Parts: sequence; structure tokens; C-alpha cells
Amino acid sequence: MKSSYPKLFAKAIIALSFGVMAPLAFACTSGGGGSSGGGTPTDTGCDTPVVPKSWDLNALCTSSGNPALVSGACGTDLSLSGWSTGSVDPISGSSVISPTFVVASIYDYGTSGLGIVAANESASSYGPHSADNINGNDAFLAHFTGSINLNSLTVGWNGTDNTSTTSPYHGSDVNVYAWTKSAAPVMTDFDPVEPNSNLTTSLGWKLIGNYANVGNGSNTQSISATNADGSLFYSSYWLIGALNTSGNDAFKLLTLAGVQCFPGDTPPPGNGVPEPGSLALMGLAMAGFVASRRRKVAAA
Ligand SMILES: [Ca+2]
Ligand SMILES: [Ca+2]
Repeated sequence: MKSSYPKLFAKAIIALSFGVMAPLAFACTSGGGGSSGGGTPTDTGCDTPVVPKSWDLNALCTSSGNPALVSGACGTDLSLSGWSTGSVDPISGSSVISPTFVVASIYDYGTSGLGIVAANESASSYGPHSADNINGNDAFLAHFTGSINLNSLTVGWNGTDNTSTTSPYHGSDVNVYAWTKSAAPVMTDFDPVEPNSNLTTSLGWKLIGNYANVGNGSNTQSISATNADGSLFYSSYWLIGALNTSGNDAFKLLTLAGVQCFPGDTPPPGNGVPEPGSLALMGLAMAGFVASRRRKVAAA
């Protein structure tokens, strides 16, 4: 079959265009879709393949003292920070509920898992040192260096199985959210009045699941974070806390597991990668620049 030179040239241009366009067009579609036949990429996201990851927080998180205060570094690709609406009035010294999240400490209780100690709580044996929703809602913010789809967690201790008759804790509901914006989350912007309804997409948080009375020990809580089309949802920031308002929940976080995109595969929310909108604007700016150059060349 014969082909003229201009036709080959046009085909090469079309092929090049697709080669450049495809990563931008499909950057937000990640995982789940798999590949289709015919050699045409339908998804340049995280599906082929992803890297299974797991984090044993008791082993990985750097801590010191007794009880052991966690520094925040948990291995090479995860850092944790503690947040709570539990606070202390700076003048009276009494316990108050803050209108926003404020920084809280994380302590490592060995195989019982990590707990959150808010400013109005104590890290001692009898302090409410778990992630709880009494006197303020406590939460862990997990920041991964990569783009992660969290798919399970375990708790080392929970309020549901607590045998103490004097403890107010008799539940262990765990609430999981993922961050959706390109800029990092500002935790002090969080409005805790109705956390479950306000942690919406308008604030940048995507509700992944409200898991009732998560078991401890060998129980594993599955997490399913997907996009509307069923593909896996990835983010570099995940919020795991006792964020409902029933006020009897408590747990200590022991492990996290998920899958990670290959580096550069999909922009992870929270790591400052341009959003599709700004990529489109960049494309328009480039088109304008090229057109301007052409006009100048024509005029010369
Ligand atoms: Ca606590
Ligand atoms: Ca609390």
C-alpha cells in the first residue's frame, strides 16, 4: 500500500498529539479501569500496576518518653499529626471545645496502637488518650509522600470491647475522609460544629466511610475509596478520627494499608500538583504564545 509523504506527516502529527494529550486527559482517572485491547491506552492512572503498601504504626512511628510521644515521622513515606476540637481556655485553664481543629499530641501505646491526647486530655493510663469524641473530637491526619488509595485499617484497642464499667466509652466508630484539593489542607479551617456534614467537597474533604464499632485484635476494617466511575480514589492526605457526635467512641490506631501509584502516575491531591483547570489554562497560554510567535514571523 502506498502512502504519500503529506499523509504520513499528518498521521505523525495526530499520533504525537494523542501522545501529549493522553496523560492530561486521563490524569484524574485512576485505577480500577484496567487496560483494554487494541493497544490504545484508556487510563494512564494507577492501575498498571500499583504498589501494595502497609504501615505498622507502632513499629514505624518515632516516639520517645513514657508514655511515648510520637514525633510525627512514621517511616520514610508517612507523617502523622494529631488534631482535636478539645482545647483549654488560656485564661481559666478549663476544658473547652474549640470552634476549629487545634493541634493535639499523638502517643504510642505499643500494640494497643496510637492515641490522640488533646490539650484538655491526659496521656496517663486513665486519661482519655485514645482518639475519642468526648470533650472534643480527635483525629489523625496521615500525610503520605505518595498518592495513596487507603484500603484498610486496624485498631489495637477500642471502646466497644472495653470491659471497664466506669469508662464512658462503649463504641468505636471510625470516620475516614480523603483530601481532594491540590493545595495542602489547612486543618484550622475545619469547622467542627457538624463535622460529618461540613467535611464536604466544598471544604476539600471527601467522605470515604463511617465505620460503626470497628473491632480490635485481628479484625480488619476494609475501606473502599472510589470515584463516581468506580475507579480507585487516591490522595496524599487522609483524616481518620472519632468525628461523629454520639460521644461514646474511642479507638487507638494500629495499622494502615493501601496501594500507591507509581511516582508521577497521577497527581496526588495535597502535593501542590496543578489541578486540571490550571493545566487547561496553561494550555491556553501556550496556544496564545504560539499564535503570537506565528504572527510575528508572518509580519517579519
Ligand atoms: Ca483523646
Ligand atoms: Ca477528645
